[in-house]
This record gives sequence, structure tokens and C-alpha cells, in this order.
Amino acid sequence: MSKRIRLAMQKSGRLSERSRDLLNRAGIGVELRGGQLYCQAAAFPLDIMLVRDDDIPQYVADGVCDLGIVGSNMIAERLEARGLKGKVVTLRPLEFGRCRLSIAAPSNSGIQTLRDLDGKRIATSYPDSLKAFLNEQGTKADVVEISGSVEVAPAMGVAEAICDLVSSGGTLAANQLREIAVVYTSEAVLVRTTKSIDQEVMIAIERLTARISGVLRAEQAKYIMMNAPATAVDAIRRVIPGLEEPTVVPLHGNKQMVAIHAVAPEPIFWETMEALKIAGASSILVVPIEKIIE
Ligand code: PRT
Ligand code: ZN
Repeated sequence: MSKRIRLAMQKSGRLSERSRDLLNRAGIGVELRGGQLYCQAAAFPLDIMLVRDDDIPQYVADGVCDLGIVGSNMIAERLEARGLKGKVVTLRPLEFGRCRLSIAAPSNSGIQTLRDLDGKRIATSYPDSLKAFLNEQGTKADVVEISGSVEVAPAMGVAEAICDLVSSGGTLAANQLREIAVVYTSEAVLVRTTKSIDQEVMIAIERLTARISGVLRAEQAKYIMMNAPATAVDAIRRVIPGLEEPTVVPLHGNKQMVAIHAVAPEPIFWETMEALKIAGASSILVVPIEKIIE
């Protein structure tokens, strides 16, 4: 039996569905039933451990798992802030689970800047990230560690401020909290252990990483086709940023007109389509791309 990658990802929570979806789009064949802690991928030498996100950094750092899909906030808190950064390498950001770790205080309090936090208490589930940040900023606040519902800490008199993850900002607003500093921004990342890895597994990791990169690039990119007068090709190339070498072919029976086909590395907005039309293009088609391998 060939050797298999061991990958840790979140069992259930904000990252689990997107993690599973990403692996499936990379052709891995992940079928998970509720309550499962372990799963063998059908179409790739990959075994998946489904765990709490808090445990993923340690599993990867210890080499219990070769790879992990986890928020970079967890890597920062569990490893970087504890001097263990070298235990894992980030293979690539995964473009989901975006958020920021922010310090916030009640809107009606006098706390408006970091300096106002001197001598105050800040409640958080990210004590090590927060302590490292306060140290770096020279702010002398006390860190109160709590495990959940951080946003209610000021109302309950547990602390004067909080430090928590923010994505839409809705939770802060609902609790009359104002953001005063960003500790770091975060997104889901693919990480690998720096412990030694079997050569066969390493090759499979490279294949997996290339497939994931292909999926993510394809998600952004669009295939664009249009007709235009041959004289308009240069103007059209200027409209689409990053459009490097389009395929330009003459239209049958009309020597003045060409068809232009190209991969646009970024989404094409209506404004871009309108600008293409003004530059001379017609019959403009934009279609999604499913996979890319360079
Ligand atoms: O059970 P397990 O330990 O695995 O899960 P969990 O409950 O600890 O984590 P979970 O599923 O809530 O979050 C997993 C990961 O999602 C986090 O580690 C981040 O990497 C990422 N993520 C992205 C977020 C958010 N956005 C987020 N908004 N994690 C939590 N939040 C919470 C935040 O703590 C606050 O309570 O959402 C609230 C704020 O959201 P907004 O939209 O109101 O600003
Ligand atoms: Zn967690």
C-alpha cells in the first residue's frame, strides 16, 4: 500500500465546510458522515483527521499530521506567540475564513486608543497573541483569558475591553463595542510540519498543493472571448489588467475583424465589459474556469 498524507482539518465550525469543499474541488474525493473523526480520501493518498481547530497547530507541529488546514490566527496564537513558529511552514493561504483579531472597547467608554488601555483589563481567548502585541506596543494592560462569548465581558464587568476575532463587525456593533486596534489579520492556510516527511508523502504533498493552487487560481480567473477590429487589439489589452498574451485569430470571411480569447487573472466586472465595448469589442463572453495547471 502506498504511503498516505495525514491532514488535520476542523471537524465542525466555520472552516469545516470550505475545507472539505476545497479538497473535493481538488479531486480528492472526501465523503464525510456526521460524527466521523477520521476519513480516507477515495481519490488521493490522503487521510483526514477531523479535530477542533485549536488542536491543529500542535498536531502539525508534532508531526502527528503532515498537513493542516487552519486559520492563521490559530498558528499565531498556538505557535508563533509561543516561540514555536519554526515547527510548521505555511504552504499557501486558502482565501477563506478571513477575519482580524481586534481590540475593542465599549463605544461610550473613554477608551479610544491603545494608550487608554494602560492599567485596564482586556478579556480574550487569544492571550498569547494579545500579550505579544501589547508588549510590542508598550501598552501595560492586564490580559484576562476567557474561552467564549468574549463580547459580553465588559457588560459583565470582567474587563474594560476585549480582544476577539471580527469578520463583519456585527457582533461588535450589537454589543456597542468600538474597534480600537487590529492585532493581526487572518485567513485559512495550508500548513506543513517541519518534521521529516517520507519522500513519497512529500511528492503527494506537492501534487496536492499544486492542485489546490489550481483550484484557487481558477476561482479568480475568467476566460474571456470577444470579437473586435484587428486595429483595436492593443486598446483592448490595455483595458484588462494582466491580460498578457491573448489568442488573436481572424474571423472567417471578414479580414478586418478578429476573435480574441484570453484568461483574465481577475474577475471581470461590468465596468470592464463596458470599457471593452468602447474600445471596439463586441459579442463579449466571460465564462468561469474550472481547473488550471501551468
Ligand atoms: O470547535 P472548534 O474549536 O473547532 O471551533 P471554534 O468554535 O473554536 O471556532 P469557529 O468555528 O468559530 O472558528 C474557526 C475559525 O474561523 C477561527 O479560528 C478563524 O480562523 C475563522 N473565523 C473567521 C472566525 C471568524 N471569522 C469569526 N467571525 N472565527 C470566529 N469568529 C467569531 C468571533 O469570535 C466573534 O464571536 O465571530 C464573531 C464575530 O463575527 P462578526 O461577523 O460579527 O464580526
Ligand atoms: Zn476552537
